[in-house]
Amino acid sequence: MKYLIWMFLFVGTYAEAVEQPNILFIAIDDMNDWTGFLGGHPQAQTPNMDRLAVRGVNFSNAHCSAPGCSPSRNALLYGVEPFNSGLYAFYDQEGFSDQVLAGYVSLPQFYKSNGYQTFGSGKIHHRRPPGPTEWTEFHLKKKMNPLKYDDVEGYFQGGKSKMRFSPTLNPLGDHNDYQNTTFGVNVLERQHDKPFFLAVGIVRPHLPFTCPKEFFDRYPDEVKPPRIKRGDLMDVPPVGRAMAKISDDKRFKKDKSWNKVRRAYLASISWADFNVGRLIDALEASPYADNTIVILWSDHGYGMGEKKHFRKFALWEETTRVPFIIHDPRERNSISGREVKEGVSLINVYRTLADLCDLEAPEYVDGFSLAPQLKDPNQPINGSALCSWGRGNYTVRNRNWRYTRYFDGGEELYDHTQDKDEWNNLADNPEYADVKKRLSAQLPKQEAPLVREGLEPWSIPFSADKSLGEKNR
Ligand SMILES: [Ca+2]
Ligand SMILES: [Ca+2]
Repeated sequence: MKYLIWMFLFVGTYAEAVEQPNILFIAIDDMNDWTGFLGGHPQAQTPNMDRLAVRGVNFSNAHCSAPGCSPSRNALLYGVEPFNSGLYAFYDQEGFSDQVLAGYVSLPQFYKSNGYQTFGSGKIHHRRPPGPTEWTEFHLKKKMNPLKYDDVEGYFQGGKSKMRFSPTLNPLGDHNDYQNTTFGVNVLERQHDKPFFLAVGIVRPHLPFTCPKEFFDRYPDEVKPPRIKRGDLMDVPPVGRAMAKISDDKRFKKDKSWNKVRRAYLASISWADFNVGRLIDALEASPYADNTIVILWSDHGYGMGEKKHFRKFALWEETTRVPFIIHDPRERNSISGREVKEGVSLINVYRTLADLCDLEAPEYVDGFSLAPQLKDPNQPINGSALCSWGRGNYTVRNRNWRYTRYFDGGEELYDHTQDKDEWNNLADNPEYADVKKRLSAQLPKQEAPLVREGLEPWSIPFSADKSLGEKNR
């Protein structure tokens, strides 16, 4: 009898291990739509992500919950919108988010509590140490060899190591992203008797834009600049204008370095892609290929001189749009190259993954499951992608429109069927009053208070400084 019970338990566990899908969760830092599968830059070379996009579902109109590392990752990893948590900005750097986040369950913690083994490396959270409730094993950074740079080819804004745009001359293995990816490859090569959740956080193309020289060599000396309209900021309201980091734009113009900056960004994206390829190859060669859901996302987009803006931290297309792919190999009859064109938010990641694994997400979790769109990309989506930047500043993106409202009532409205570059702000045009009304109905009805007392209004540097908005034109 004892033996029979043991047999039953053993078979039960084994069946669970076979049926429950594994997750390969690939987070990329600061990668905008300059990838082959999103077509944001005609010269982008991302063959590995492209093949994943063809195999899986490419959510080609996906947007972050906030255009900054910390609030975006908090939203995605804990499944809670910034306007519900109050985590609008970078509170984690001052430790203000810990108390708030303790009330939520992070994705790795969720999987671990559901019997998964959880493995992680690289940047998953923004500057939060890996906790034992989240990870079975987290790879910590080892002492690295110092990187050597080819500054003849690169560009170095003296004094700030973050503002480097240079090829490195070290072997691949000296790079942090390489080592973190190697950990992921090793996990895929192991024997697993339990389902696993493996998260690998790739840091490039985050600044500094440095990576092995061979990835710079994939690009011509002169890369194509993005389409930029002179005076594009003129019809943007002051709070939006204040978000544009025009000091960087001025400096790069003065130094004639925009080309080097953009080329280094493209090279860094190809380097991230190379590491993604190593993970996909390792998964394909493993016994887990048929039962591992791959999800790839970036925490926000990036401005590269459009609207005189460099970096993230703004509510325009280039800063909110992100690569987002899900490949579920159990969808055997699926056609390759499926694309979801509706506006979709990364807030939906939590409920989607829970749904795909037949697990129940905690009740508080925002968003909805995208599992129906994985089966049929043309399934209608109820709602739009919403993105917050500070308390009171929101943008709504659906298939054809973007509507933005700032805390002081300033508005932007763009018709993406005619104006993919968001050059012509239609917010003041009475012809579109109905469109505006429809989209503004989707803005948050309630806003959580700021987590940190005494913070400047709306908590985002410069956005409340209208005088700066008057200057940025
Ligand atoms: Ca980031
Ligand atoms: Ca404009």
